[in-house]
Amino acid sequence: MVEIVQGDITTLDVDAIVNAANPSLLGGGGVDGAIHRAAGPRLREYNKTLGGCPPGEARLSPGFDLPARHVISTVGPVWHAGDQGEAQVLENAYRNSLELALANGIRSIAFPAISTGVYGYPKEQAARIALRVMKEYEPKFDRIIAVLHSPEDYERYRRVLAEMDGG
Ligand code: AR6
Repeated sequence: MVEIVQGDITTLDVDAIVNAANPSLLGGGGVDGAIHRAAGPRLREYNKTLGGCPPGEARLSPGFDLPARHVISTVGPVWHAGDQGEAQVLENAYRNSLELALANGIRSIAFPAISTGVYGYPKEQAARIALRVMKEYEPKFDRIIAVLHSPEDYERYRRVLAEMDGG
């Protein structure tokens, strides 16, 4: 089962937390800022060696000061009008994060709601894509967790997942 929890992704003791990063991988606001603060400055130093990340791709770093063992940084699409391939890029961000996790023996992974903050992706549409891909990969992991920061986002994910499960 895909788990849905409300809270701060930086507190989770899992093999990997996913960061909604920007293509520099060197930090920013939102969940990216929270993860860099909690991981400590070594994450930024490490990420300088990665040479960035295009939208839809994913990169692996150690978790440093986080309880999580790894950070998987991915870059979601900036929402324009939905006619510039945003949905495919968002799906790729989830899919490539999960594939990178599998390739590195990661068994438990937590995702924020990629692109739904600063990047402006409509939340309901993003939730459908996120949960569809997570459900597809769920048999390959011990835990896949969607972490929502606000109660409203948490309730939205619960409802969308229930609808997808036919409830
Ligand atoms: N734990 C879980 N979710 C969180 C946390 C947290 N600690 N903090 C915020 N969120 P955003 P984006 C939620 O803006 O839209 C950065 O500057 C937040 O409520 O962090 O992909 C990057 O460097 C929202 O639902 O990411 C990029 O430039 C979700 O995380 C840009 O923002 C994503 O919001 C990426 O924008």
